[in-house]
Amino acid sequence: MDSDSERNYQEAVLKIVFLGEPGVGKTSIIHRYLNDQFSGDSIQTSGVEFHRKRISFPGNTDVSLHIWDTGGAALISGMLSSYLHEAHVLVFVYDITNTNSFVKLTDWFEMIQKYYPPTVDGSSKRKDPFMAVIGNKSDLQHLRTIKPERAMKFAQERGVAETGVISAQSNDGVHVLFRKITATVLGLRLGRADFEQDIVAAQLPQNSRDPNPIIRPTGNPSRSSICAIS
Ligand SMILES: Nc1nc2c(ncn2[C@@H]2O[C@H](COP(=O)(O)OP(=O)(O)OP(=O)(O)O)[C@@H](O)[C@H]2O)c(=O)[nH]1
Ligand SMILES: [Mg+2]
Repeated sequence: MDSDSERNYQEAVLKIVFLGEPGVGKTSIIHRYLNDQFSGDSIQTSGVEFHRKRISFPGNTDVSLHIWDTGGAALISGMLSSYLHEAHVLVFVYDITNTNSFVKLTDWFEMIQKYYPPTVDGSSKRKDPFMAVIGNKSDLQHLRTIKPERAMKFAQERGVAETGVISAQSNDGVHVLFRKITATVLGLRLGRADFEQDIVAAQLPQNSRDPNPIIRPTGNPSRSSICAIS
């Protein structure tokens, strides 16, 4: 990289935190996205695991996704708030075949409310995270207990921007979910083809080049990493 391109190099950092009850498939979704693999094994996540994936954009801009995979026990362990610090995106996951995993999202949202209390006059410049409510295990459609309308209503009542159903097992909708969230939060315009490739071709609108807490000039960081905190 020459000195000019180094000077122009920008990296958008997006912290995405996965939340939801044990066994809904948070780790499996992330594993599918990062490694394009699915394992039927169930290994409970203890604490939180941290992953990083870079997506490149034309115009010398990369997006570094910092993906936090929290264990479902985080809610009762009281550790949740420490994982939410400076999160840009919260993805609430439920299992479409497990009614309790959906009902319990109410508790997860209550906890989140404590972390992001409503502002007194609504004029605060605080930027609350983008939220998504995602039903996993769409391959088990025949066992589905949560109807899409119910999930939609729940999301609308809580100001959630994105809802959907995916499957880590069959890879239904997983890559699109990450790309859609990234594009929406960063204000990127994506074409249909952009959802089908790993290197996303997108135009950054002019206003996304304004100072933005998500965009940080940086050197040339390593491509990927993982660490775990218990
Ligand atoms: N059929 C099916 N099973 C899935 C899918 N995603 C995950 N599973 C299974 O569900 C179980 C739990 O998956 P995990 O990814 O460990 O769930 P988790 O939400 O990370 O659980 P915690 O770490 O305990 O919070 C495993 O046996 C997975 O194989 C899916 O899309 N379809
Ligand atoms: Mg897990």
